[in-house]
Amino acid sequence: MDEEHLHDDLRVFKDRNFFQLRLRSFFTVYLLLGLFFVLIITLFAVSLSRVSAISSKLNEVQPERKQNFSDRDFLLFPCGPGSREWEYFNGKCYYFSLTRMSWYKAKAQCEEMHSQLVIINSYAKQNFVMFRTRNERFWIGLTDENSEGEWEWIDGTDYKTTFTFWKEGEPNNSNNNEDCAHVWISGKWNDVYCTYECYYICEKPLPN
Ligand code: MFU
Ligand code: CA
Repeated sequence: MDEEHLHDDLRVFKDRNFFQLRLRSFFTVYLLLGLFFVLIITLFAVSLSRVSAISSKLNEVQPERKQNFSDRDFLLFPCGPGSREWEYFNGKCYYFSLTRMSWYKAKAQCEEMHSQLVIINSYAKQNFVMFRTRNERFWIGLTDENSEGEWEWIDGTDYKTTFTFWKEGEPNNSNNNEDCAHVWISGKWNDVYCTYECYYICEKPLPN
C-alpha cells in the first residue's frame, strides 16, 4: 500500500520534471530567437544610420564643390562652365545654332534649351548679333503670323515702341506668305516664309 503510494508520487515528480524541462527548452529557443532578431534589427539600424550619415555628408560636400567651381570659372564662363556654346553679352547668354530649320522648330529648340529666340531690342544687341551672324541668316523671335503686318516679339516686348532694324523695303510679305523675321546676311532684318530653313539665335538669362 505504502510502496504503491511512493511509486505514484515518484511518477508525478518525474512528469513534473519532464514538463519543466520541456518548458525550459522552449523558453531557451524563444530567448535565442528573440536575441537573434534583436541582433539583426540592431545590425540593420546601424547600417541604415551609416548610409544616411554618408549620404548627408555627400549632400554637404556637393553644393560646396559646385559653389567653388562656379566662383572660380564664372568670369571665364559666365553662361556656365559646362556649356561653352553659350556666349555672354551684356548680362545674358546667347546660342548661335549650327544647324538650319524652320522658325517653328527653331523656337521649340530654344525652348528645349530653357531659352527663347532672341529679342533684339537695342542697337547694342543688334551690333553683338551682327558681328556673329555675318554672311548667314538667323531666325529671331519676331513674327506677324497672328495678324498680317502686326509684328510681335515672342516675349511680349512692345514692337511699336522698340528698336527695329529692317532692311530697306522690308518687311514686304513677299508672295503674301512671309510671317517670320530673320537677320539677313547684312545683319538687317527681313521677313520670310516661316518654313524657310535657316540658323537661329537663342537667348537666356545668366544661370544662378
Ligand atoms: C526679297 C525678300 C524676300 C525673299 C526674297 C528672295 O524679296 O523680301 O523675303 O528673301 O527676296 C524680293
Ligand atoms: Ca521679305
